[in-house]
Amino acid sequence: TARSGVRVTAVAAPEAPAEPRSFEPAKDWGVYEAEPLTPELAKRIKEAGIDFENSQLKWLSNSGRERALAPKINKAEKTKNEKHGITAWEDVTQLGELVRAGETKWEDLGLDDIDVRMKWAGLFHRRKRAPGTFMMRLKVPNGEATTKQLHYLAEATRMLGDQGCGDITTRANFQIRGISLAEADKIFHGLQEVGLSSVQSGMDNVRNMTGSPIAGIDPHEFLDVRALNYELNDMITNYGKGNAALASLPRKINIGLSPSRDDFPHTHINDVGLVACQHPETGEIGFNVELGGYFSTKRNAMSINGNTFLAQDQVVDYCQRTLETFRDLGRREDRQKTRLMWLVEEMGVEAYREEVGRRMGVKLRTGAHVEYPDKWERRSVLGIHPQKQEGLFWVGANVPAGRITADDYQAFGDIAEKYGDGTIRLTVEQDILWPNVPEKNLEAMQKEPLFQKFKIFPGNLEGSLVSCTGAQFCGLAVIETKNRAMATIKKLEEQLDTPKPVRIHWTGCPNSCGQVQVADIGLMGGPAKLNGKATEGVRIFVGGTIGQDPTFASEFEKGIACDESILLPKLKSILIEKFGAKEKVPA
Ligand code: SRM
Ligand code: SF4
Repeated sequence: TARSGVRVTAVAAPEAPAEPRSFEPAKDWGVYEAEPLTPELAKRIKEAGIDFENSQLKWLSNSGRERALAPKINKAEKTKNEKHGITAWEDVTQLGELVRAGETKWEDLGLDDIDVRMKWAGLFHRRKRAPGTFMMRLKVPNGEATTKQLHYLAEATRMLGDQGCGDITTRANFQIRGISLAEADKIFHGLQEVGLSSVQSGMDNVRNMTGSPIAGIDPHEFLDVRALNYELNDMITNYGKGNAALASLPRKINIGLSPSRDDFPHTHINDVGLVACQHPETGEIGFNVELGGYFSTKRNAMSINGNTFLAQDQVVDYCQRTLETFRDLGRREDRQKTRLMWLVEEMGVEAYREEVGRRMGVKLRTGAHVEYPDKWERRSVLGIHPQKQEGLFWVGANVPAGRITADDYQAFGDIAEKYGDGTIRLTVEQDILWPNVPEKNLEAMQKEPLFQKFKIFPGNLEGSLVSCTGAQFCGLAVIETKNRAMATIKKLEEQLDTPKPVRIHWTGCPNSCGQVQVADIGLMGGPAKLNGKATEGVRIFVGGTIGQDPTFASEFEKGIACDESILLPKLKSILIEKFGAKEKVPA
């Protein structure tokens, strides 16, 4: 298969580094100086009437500029050529002051400014569902946050009143909802004060760095990937202040680091998936690169073997040069053909590796893709588990569909402080866990009222539920997802006994933010009819597998109405026939 390679035997995990994390900058990434314009390009830019200083063109290399000036560039490229989204980093502060002084309001802003460019500051205008309000998407590398950060998120969300709530996302990240321009700057800067940030989290930027929710505490990991994820995030965002050099990519890009055989971050659906392995010849612990995984409305691609071995100290440089390669060489025409896979396919895996290696000034090694002789079941991190550190445990709880309130943020932080080490971890299944809980604290911790809402030992269906945002807030949604997903799972749990966890994922449209292709049962918003009339419906996918040797779910049925009388019996029959569920016998 595309992901096959050499076969080596499993190895014992080495000890994780003793120092877990630091918010202090480890390295200065400096100010990026873009390549000087050639006279020919300068002439073309002038003739096109582009204001170079404010355009993305200022930040691109000359080859990138060539591509951004191609005759058939897409609309987003035109917008970025006209004025770059990086101005949003400064605009947001100015706007807050003007709005509070009554000198402007959101309706006065140009459509591209408010709906597109603001995304560089992590602000997503919810024009269709909640006009005038924004969702703010953060960066939470490796899904790790501290009590101080959680308490700040509680305070910020409370400030937003009834409109304020939050999400844990499918990239182990936080989003804040219900922000208006009068508060956006305060939260933007408030986040930075607690070591968080929202820059470069939307549009053509790198998404949240994912790793393992049990990094550093996992008895089975090859290495602790947290330090690498922080360094990568610092490189990408220039310590959360914004990095213009890497904010002019042709499209979004997802990077995930998997330190164990569980593949917690789903590297197979990341544009760049770094899979920890032991080099078959040297025995060194590093990463094999998998390239090009992604979902979209037009194409869903599983990553292919990038046949590149990275030593741990090459990871950040490799990712920086890969982003520069994508920025400089990626095409900017049809937006459906601009994800990294298209560039890798155009260049070929070998040439792509050589190009990135050339930019790093090294010859990159090959031949490290691992196929293990034995099977490895991806572990659930919910519940209570002993860590590799004796006497310490992690406690994982299920957050239904990832939806949270200000009080939840507060309780997450309080519990971390009272029973753990003052930190939490998020998962790509939109759940939460507390690491480093001493055994003596376990009993009292479980009695906390939060765990009545967010169960430590959830049912086999509710514990694996994932859902994208859906029509409540997302303008692209075909159907409502989160609330419907929660209501449906409750009924299924009440009516069925399911012998083991079944991962049901909901996604409101074919963009598949809720990743239906990786699910046991995936429900994707689509058209349907009920009594001859158009109604909200789903396409049903079945049979995705994750972890080692993943496979995508395939379409099972489509045009199924979401109406409970149709969908519930349909899901029950799939669960009974394919997953061994049984009707509960009434007591
Ligand atoms: Fe997504 C666009 C929400 C993970 C593929 N995604 C959107 C937007 C921004 C559309 C919009 O403007 O409304 C959604 C915002 C809705 C809102 O109000 O929250 C949105 N995506 C989400 C989140 C919040 C879903 C969730 O409930 O958890 C996830 C945020 C992750 C994060 O923290 O950054 C989210 N999106 C994903 C994933 C899953 C993943 O990364 O594993 C995917 C599929 C993987 C991939 O990207 O290849 C995904 N989102 C998309 C796409 C399709 C990309 C493409 O190449 O075509 C879009 C549309 C686009 O970019 O044009 C999109
Ligand atoms: Fe919105 Fe579609 Fe993504 Fe759901 S899958 S959040 S509906 S873009």
